[in-house]
Amino acid sequence: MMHSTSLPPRLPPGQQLVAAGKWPLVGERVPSNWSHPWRLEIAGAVLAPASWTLDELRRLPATTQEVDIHCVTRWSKLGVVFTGTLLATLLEACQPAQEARFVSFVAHSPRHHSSSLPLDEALAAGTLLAWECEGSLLPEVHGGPLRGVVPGRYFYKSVKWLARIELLASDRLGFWETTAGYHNQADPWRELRYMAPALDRRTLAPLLASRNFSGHDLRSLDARGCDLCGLRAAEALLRDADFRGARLAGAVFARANLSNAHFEGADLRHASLTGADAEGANFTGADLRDADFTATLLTAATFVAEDSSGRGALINPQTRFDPSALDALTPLQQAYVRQAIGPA
Ligand SMILES: Nc1nc2c(c(=O)[nH]1)N[C@H]1C(S)=C(S)[C@@H](COP(=O)(O)O)O[C@H]1N2
Ligand SMILES: [Mo]
Repeated sequence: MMHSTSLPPRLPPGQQLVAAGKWPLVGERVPSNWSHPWRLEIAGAVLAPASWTLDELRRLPATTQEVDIHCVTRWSKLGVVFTGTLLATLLEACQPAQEARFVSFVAHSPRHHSSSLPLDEALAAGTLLAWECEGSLLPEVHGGPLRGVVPGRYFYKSVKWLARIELLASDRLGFWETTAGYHNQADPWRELRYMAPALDRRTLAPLLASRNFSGHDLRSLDARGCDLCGLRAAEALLRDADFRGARLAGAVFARANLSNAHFEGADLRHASLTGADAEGANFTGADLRDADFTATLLTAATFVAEDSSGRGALINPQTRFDPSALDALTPLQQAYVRQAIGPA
C-alpha cells in the first residue's frame, strides 16, 4: 500500500513554474546612480535611527533562507537561496517606537519605488535584507547590492535596491499597490492579487489613475487606506467593497451599489451618496461631516457600534439625511444619527 504524504503543496493557486534556471525580470531594471558605499538606513518611528554599509551588514549575524518566489503575474520559482540580515536583527538596534505598526521598504530608484507591510507580518514572515543569492552576490538587475525579500508574499513586496526602511504609525501604500491596484496583503495562498478581484491590472490601473470608477463593477474592492479623494463612482457596483480608513473627501457615489460596504474610519467629508444603496454599510468612526445621504437606502446601515463600543461616525448639522430614510435604521442607530444632526 502506498503511504500518502501530507506535504503541503508548494505552488499556490493560479501559479506556474518558470523553466529551470530562468528568473524573469519584472518592474524596474536599474537603480538610480549611487555613490559607494551603498547604505541602508532605518528611519521613521524608531527611537534610534541608524544606517549600515554593506560591510557593516555582513558583520551582523546572517541568515540563509530558501524562498519560494511567487510573482503576481503568475510565475513562481521555488527554493531560491537568499542570504542576508533579518529585518528583526536590524530593528533590535534601532528600537521601534510604540506607535510603529507598518514598515515601508523604499528603493534607491528613479521612481522611489516602495512597498509596505504591517510590521508584525513582516517580522513573522522572516523578512530578509539580502545581498547574496545562490551563493553569489545578488545581481543588480535582481536588486543587488541589497534587496528586501519577504517570504510568503507575492514578490512585489520584495523591493529591489533597498536603501531605506521606514517604520510608520499608519500605512503608506506602495508603488504597485497605488498605481496597478495590487492587493496590499499580497497573500499568494489566498490569491490576493488585485484590490478588485474581478479586474486585472490593465483594467484597474486607469481607473485608479483617473479616480473614476463610474459605472464599473468593482465588487469586493479592497481599498483600505487608499487616497481616493474626489473619487467619481456614480453608479459603480461596490457591493462588499472595503474602504476602511480610505480618504474619500468629496467622493461621488451617486446611485452606486454600496451594500455591505465598509467605510469604518474613512474620510467622507462632502461626499455624495445620493440615491446610493448603502444597505448594511458600516460608517462607524467615519467622518461624514457635510456628506449628502439624500435618497440613500440605509436599511441596517451602522453609524455607531451596536454595543456602543468604539467611535461613532462624525456627523454635523450639514450632513444631509432624509428623515424618512432614517426610519430604516435600528432604534440605536436612529437615536445616534438624530442626536448628531441636532435639532432641525
Ligand atoms: N525597486 C523595485 N523593486 C521591485 C519592483 C520594481 O519595479 N522596483 N517590482 C516588484 C515586482 S512586481 C516583482 S515581481 C519583483 C521582481 O523581481 P525580479 O525582477 O528580481 O524578478 O520585484 C519587485 N520589487
Ligand atoms: Mo510582480
